[in-house]
Amino acid sequence: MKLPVPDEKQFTAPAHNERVTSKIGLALAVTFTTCFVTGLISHLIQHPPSWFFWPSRPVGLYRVTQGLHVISGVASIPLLLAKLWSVYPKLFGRPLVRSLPHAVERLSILVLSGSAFFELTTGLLNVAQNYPWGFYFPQVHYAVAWLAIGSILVHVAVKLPIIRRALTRVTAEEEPPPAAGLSRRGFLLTTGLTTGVAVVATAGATVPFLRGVSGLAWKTSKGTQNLPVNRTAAAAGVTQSARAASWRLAVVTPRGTATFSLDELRALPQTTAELPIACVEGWSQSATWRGISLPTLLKATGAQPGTTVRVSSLERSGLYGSSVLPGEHTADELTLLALELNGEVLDIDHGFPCRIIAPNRPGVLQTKWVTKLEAL
Ligand SMILES: Nc1nc2c(c(=O)[nH]1)N[C@H]1C(S)=C(S)[C@@H](COP(=O)(O)O)O[C@H]1N2
Ligand SMILES: [Mo]
Repeated sequence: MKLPVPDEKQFTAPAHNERVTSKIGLALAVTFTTCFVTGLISHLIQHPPSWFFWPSRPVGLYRVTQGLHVISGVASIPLLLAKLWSVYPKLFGRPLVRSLPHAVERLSILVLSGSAFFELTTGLLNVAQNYPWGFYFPQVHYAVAWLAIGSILVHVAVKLPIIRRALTRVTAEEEPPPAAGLSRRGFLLTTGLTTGVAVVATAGATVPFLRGVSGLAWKTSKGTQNLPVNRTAAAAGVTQSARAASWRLAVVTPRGTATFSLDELRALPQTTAELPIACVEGWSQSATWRGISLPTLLKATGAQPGTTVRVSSLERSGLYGSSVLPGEHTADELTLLALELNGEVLDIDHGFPCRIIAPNRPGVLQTKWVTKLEAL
């Protein structure tokens, strides 16, 4: 038996139209570019090449760029689906390959759809599940992002004449004969609404006044001391070592190693700062922190504010047991070795006895249960 293969011309829904495709494509170009640029920034902060510079102010800048990363990624999902819907009859266009450029173009669309789909689903799962892939996720997500943005550029370049034609043409002459199903305007409106709902459902994780209506913003409602907890002390295996009477902070400088008990740290001059935790997953929340500023601590041990400092946690097993504070941050009075959170002694899940909280940094670098600082 031979199954009939449909022909491209048999798909008559009004949304299969280059004007619809181009409009959604334009929106997708904006959300995807925003997502790519903000993702690149986040990657560079976490893996800084020597030429890269990220300031310590404004304190909430990363909160904004990473919030945008997640929001624009979420917005891209319904837009991508709508765009694929509007063009899928082309899959049935015949002949399959008309020319070499046509073959290259079809191949680039395959790479584009695959990589875009991969980025959006892995990103969404990461937002929802909190690092199910360990190291694997950020690296692959980063690599495939280049594939996606590259194939988008090729795609836009190839389609530019069509995009221009579709977006500049006056509509009157080509109003279609009434066909069954959603009108073009109806399709665009539905796409816009779905995108809006998806954005509102996630944005509450980082935009305070949307918190109440955001289904996906559950993270911000859990945790002690009015702040979400990313990884608990129990999960990190530090419940005993963090509470041990023998706990000391070691500060290693070219002059030697200075050690501090918790009481000795409390006796140093304290600084209070209002700073957000801005997780790479997109949630963020501000809190009031109190502790010793890095410049104060470095001067107390004979080191220079502005030197690079490696931070080590009591946590040995996890991926986030250490971080590096660049000079820009160790010279900033708002970079704290925090002992208190929202007016109380730091809860063990937030890093007791002490943790790093620095302005304008990804949450993943705000190391908890600190035991050693090394001037590099
Ligand atoms: N030692 C250690 N520090 C850590 C982490 C961790 O897993 N281990 N998680 C980081 C991440 S991803 C975030 S978002 C913040 C969250 O801090 P909180 O749990 O106090 O809100 O802690 C950071 N510090
Ligand atoms: Mo995080």
